[in-house]
Amino acid sequence: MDIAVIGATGVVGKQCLELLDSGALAGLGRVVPVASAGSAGRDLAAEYGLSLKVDEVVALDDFDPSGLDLAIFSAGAPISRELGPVVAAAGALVVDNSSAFRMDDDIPLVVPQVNPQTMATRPARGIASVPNCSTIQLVRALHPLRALGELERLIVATYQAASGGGLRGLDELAATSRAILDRAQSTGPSAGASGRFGQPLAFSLVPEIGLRDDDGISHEEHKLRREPRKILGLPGLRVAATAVRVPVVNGHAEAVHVTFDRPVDARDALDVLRAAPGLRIYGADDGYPMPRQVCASPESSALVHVGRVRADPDDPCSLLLWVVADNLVVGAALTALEIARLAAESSWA
Ligand code: 2RA
Repeated sequence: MDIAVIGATGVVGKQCLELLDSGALAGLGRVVPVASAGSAGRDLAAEYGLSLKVDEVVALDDFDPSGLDLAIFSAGAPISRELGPVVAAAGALVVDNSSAFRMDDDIPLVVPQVNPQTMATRPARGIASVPNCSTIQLVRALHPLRALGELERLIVATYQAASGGGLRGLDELAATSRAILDRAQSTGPSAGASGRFGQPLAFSLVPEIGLRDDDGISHEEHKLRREPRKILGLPGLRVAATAVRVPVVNGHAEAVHVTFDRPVDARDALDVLRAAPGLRIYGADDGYPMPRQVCASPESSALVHVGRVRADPDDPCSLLLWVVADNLVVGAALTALEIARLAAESSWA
């Protein structure tokens, strides 16, 4: 299987290459990293310490998709919109990590553990979309709970790591942390902070990810409402979300309040969660998942971690849970490769 990784020098592209290096996709042939012109010629296998054979970086403008079987896009929506259809027309299956096509009716929005049937046939436009990172962990935790009753409403608060903002997000956390610590714990606005209102991310919380619309809802919060509806096949699911950027390097966390169409029991919830693949469940005596620990090993980073499962004392039809996952692995790169694996294993491949 000859593949291209578009956006290979970004945090998700790098994660893709590292997962490929660890054998996430069988039958690999050529691996073509594609990035901006400034990165052309880089030897990413050497830079990233990979044993995998990887071509030198090809500039976007010089990229020739002919002969490729798969192209994983992690370079932002504008590049996906412009180049995705061209690469798909050349014959490769496009698996897109951007928001470009997620809500298109004729493009599958795929979480292999939740709606694998969406890849039973080759996508009509040759493109499959990977959901937003905070959506993937949410629906993977909720899907098994549907055995208890139908989902009616979600109230979600997210605590999203700096890596969700890419290299720029990581740089901002490091720079603003250093600036504040260097200024003896001053907590005032620091120069260079990229928070929209000049507040640094370090030692703070920024309750806005992506621009807000006229109703005060951010792009990230719209994704948390629209994408689960499509993936779970619940167009009437009510979702109220608050997305917050937190001074964590990697790993998104979510406080979830879920209401069902009937009374549910927290013990039954733990039972169905424990039986579900790809989840690590924390009972009352197991502590609870936290981003640094969740992202501390490849095995742990590949799972969605669920803890603090408990009943809502004021509503017998509702539960609360705490969901943590590695937003670069589960939230993007591994899910993209799992979609590619679904395709490779299907009859139409
Ligand atoms: C974020 N979910 O965390 C968005 C995009 N990765 O910034």
